[in-house]
Amino acid sequence: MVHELPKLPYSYDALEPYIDKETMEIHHSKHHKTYVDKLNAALEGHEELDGKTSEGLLININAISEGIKTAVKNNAGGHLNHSFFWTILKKDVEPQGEILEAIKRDFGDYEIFLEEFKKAAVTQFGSGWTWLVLNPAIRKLEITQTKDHETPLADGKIPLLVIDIWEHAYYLKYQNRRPEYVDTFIKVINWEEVNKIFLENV
Ligand code: MN3
Repeated sequence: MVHELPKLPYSYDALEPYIDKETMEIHHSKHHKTYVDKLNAALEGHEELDGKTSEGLLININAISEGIKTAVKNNAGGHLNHSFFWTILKKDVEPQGEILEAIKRDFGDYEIFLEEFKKAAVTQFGSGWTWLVLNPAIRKLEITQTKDHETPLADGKIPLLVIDIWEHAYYLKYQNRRPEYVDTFIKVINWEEVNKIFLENV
């Protein structure tokens, strides 16, 4: 199986002025593509891993031979996280539906959730991702961080929403101003899609 770069479900300028066209184009066509290419290169000659999705590879990462384990972890993770990230972006969608009710239930209030989510994203050290996940064991929403390209799926948590806080996600437009990027990111969350993912998994 050859892993493929998914097409974006919108144009590179669809999130302007919040996330600029150039950042989106480089992020998708260069950064994400490189993860896909490196994943395919790492898997070459490993027919036993044919047909495994990036999610399948990551959930059973310890079953993968030491020679390619790190490359698979980093690049399948980069591929999986970016593929998810693109789907939850759309500008000017209001928080809505059952996910909004669940946020109010588990965080007390939407504004409290927002502050906690932004704080987690702004204060996270180094490269990584800040997530809103469903913890199915206790049927509750949680904010969590993963470093590099690790996925909450490895801990049995279900991703609902994520912000990419690698500098490549915002540096062209926001440079070192990560808090400004995080503030603006709130305006490009596709709450309709997040609600759909929540309903499929709750
Ligand atoms: Mn990225």
